[in-house]
Amino acid sequence: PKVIYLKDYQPPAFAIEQTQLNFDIGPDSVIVSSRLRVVPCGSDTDLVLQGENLTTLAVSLDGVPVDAARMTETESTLTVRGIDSACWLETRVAIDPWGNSSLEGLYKSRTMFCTQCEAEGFRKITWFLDRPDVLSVYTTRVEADKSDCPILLSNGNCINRGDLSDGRHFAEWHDPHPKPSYLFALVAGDLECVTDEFVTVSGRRVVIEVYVEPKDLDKCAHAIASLKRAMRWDEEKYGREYDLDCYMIVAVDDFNMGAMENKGLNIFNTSCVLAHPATTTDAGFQRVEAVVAHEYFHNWSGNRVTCRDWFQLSLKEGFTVYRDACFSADMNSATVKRIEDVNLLRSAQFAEDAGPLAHAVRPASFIEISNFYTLTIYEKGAEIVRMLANMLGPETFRQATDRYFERFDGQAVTCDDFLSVMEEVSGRDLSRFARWYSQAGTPVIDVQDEYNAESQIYRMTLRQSCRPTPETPDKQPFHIPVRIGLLGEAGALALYCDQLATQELADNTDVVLELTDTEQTFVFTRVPERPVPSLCRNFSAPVHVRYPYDEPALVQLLARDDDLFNRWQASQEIAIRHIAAELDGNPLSMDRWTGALEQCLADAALDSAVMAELLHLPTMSYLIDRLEGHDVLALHAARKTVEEKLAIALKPRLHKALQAYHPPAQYQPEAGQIARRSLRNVAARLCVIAGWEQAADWIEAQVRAATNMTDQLAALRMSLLLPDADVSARCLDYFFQQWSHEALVVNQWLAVQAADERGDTLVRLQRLTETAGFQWGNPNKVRALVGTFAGQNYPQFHRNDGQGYQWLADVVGKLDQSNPQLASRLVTPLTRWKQYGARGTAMRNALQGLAGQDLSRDLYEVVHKAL
Ligand code: DPP
Ligand code: ZN
Repeated sequence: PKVIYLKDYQPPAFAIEQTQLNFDIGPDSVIVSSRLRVVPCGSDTDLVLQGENLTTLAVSLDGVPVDAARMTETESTLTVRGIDSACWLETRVAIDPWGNSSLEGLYKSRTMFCTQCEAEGFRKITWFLDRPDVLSVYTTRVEADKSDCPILLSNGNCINRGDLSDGRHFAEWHDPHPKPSYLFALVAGDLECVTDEFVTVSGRRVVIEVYVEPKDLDKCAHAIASLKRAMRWDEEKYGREYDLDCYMIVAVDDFNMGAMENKGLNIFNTSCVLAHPATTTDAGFQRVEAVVAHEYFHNWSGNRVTCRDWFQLSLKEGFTVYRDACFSADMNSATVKRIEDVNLLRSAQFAEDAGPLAHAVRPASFIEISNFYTLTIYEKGAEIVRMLANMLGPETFRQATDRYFERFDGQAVTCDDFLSVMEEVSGRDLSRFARWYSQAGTPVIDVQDEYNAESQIYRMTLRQSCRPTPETPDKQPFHIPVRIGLLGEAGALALYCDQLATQELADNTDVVLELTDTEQTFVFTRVPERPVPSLCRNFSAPVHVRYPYDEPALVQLLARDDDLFNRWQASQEIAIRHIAAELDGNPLSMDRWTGALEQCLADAALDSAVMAELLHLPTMSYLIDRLEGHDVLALHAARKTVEEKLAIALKPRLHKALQAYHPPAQYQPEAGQIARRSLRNVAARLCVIAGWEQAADWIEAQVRAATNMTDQLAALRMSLLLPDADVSARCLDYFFQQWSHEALVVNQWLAVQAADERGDTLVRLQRLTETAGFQWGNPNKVRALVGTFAGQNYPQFHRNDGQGYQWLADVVGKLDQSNPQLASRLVTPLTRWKQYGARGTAMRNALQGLAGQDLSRDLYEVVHKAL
């Protein structure tokens, strides 16, 4: 396969000013006719269009069939020569949505036809310049059987519809906003619609329509409410108003991504749009809110201002993730949102940055762009925007985003364009900061300090480094904002530092040190006592920070830091020390740590949701990164031992918390209730781990009687911690009987079993794949079962006999034939083989087996980079 390089970028040789499409959906074929207004941009007269799996029926120019001598068709291109002035190019192709299992292009999901065009799916629909810098105005006519497909949708506004002969009908849509082909969408099927409306800040009425299968009509309210909140929030925070008369969302079962921001017609994975208290957890409700907002925010950061080329993907994704994270923080507990995001980043993105597939936020090359919808592009990209927003401050950042939207509206631009506006508006030099886009890898900051009691001078030295990564072996220093505070015996100390502008010292206890060189020393004066530094507050930069804390200092931070995020951070560090000590066979006393946690538990002012987070140990993935060189199963066992000790020490207090919990009269997915439920369920879980005598009865009663999915699923998960497998078997059965008709709940049921660390999980999972609740064609089910097993079930996936690895490789090899995107995503755990010492050999062998097969471009790239 061919490698594509950013440095080879060339602007398109032709513009396509208008795109007129007709979809004729028949009983066993779909004919796509296209009329393109093609305009040469320079002297090049060979028009090279992209296409994939198209059966070309006709090609004409200005109404005249194109001579065979003037055109060349290959598997992936159609070249028409001698186009030296504006013309209408018409093509007619046949496509096969029934046979399209890649879920890219036009395909059939259950009873409906739908599309997914990002990144390069449009070429599976018709011949086109399928690249994001070709913006065109689309008019789309869809024609189909009226009883099979009463609903016919595309982007923009419906301008005409009517009945035809033979029980057929049509609808015609026009989208006035020029857009790249990846934002094209079409849906045809038998769907029901829930409608609502939103009045924009300037008083325009926008019709909201959510299309679902009839059985899901009662699961749309939360998405609609979330959408309206997001629309208002974007008006208030970014001055962005919606720009069409209608905003449509369609829920689709078989979908590779979470959702897609197609102009005016978002297409959503059912898992990211449907919600109901009986079937959706609190986390599920929050996910729906976040994804609905994310796709809505793309209307400006992505659709109105789009990407010049796919190397700039983070331009829209990083910015939009940052926007949706701020929105979620405003709607829920801001600290918990930050903890969740940082946890994800450190667990998954840091691992990506440390592995063979490490790439910059703006990569320099790729084989298959679908492989670059990664945590680096999304989450690290969002961290870059967050650093900028914090460095500029809210007013300047808002001025800069206003200018960005204004200047580039209707254009396809680059990450450099975004940065240059930030630079221009703020007057700051961001030339070093720009390296965040071009250099992969997670920087490490080593912090050293020195205190002189006599002079009351405290010196802090920051030194940065970054491991080599595939594309950037040698790194230049990053521009890193490190937010810090200094803690004294009685609380936060006032900060005096001549190197910082006075405005940065405004609140006096919290400052940002900007590290732009390899090493810098900051000198603080009038420091009355030896402080405990609180570093990288609220995770001010996506870096590892190393400082030689002793446990009392960490406990002090956990108990009293005025940065709530860093209290959590301290508790994670303490846990890591305990786990490391356990691994070394020298366990530490639990007293100081549990004493601090008990105080936190007793503190009524502390947000219960934050408290729940304080009780979670670091994820396995983060531990593997931090405690390199230990066998994964030993690490897993040490983590469990520490968790059990923690649970036993805190049991009386947790038990009290559990008893004190009273369920609300009516379930609401709002911050207060969510916080109380999460503390209650983590407390129950720890009580179970601590050997609570009534655990089995309590769990079984919860599984049977819980009135919401959050509590029911939490109890089901806890049942797997019981020594008695009969109880969990009964709970799993009961749960399945109750929910076998709800696909999304069945997926949760699959995931619970895939995470089962006891017994012969692999055999049970293999059996599950043969049951009616599972389908290989549905990515949600595959991810729930295979993804959870390989990504989260450490003891079972890393079985000594290597069968866990082999199963994953077999599954991936098979899936690659039907859905390459899904296959190349699922294989990720095997690509990390270097982190697993002796076990890595078996993991590598499994990959090697795949490498010997005939692979898709997607899987080829991942497997070969990993080997
Ligand atoms: N649908 C994906 C997202 O919104 C890709 N654009 O992130
Ligand atoms: Zn996105």
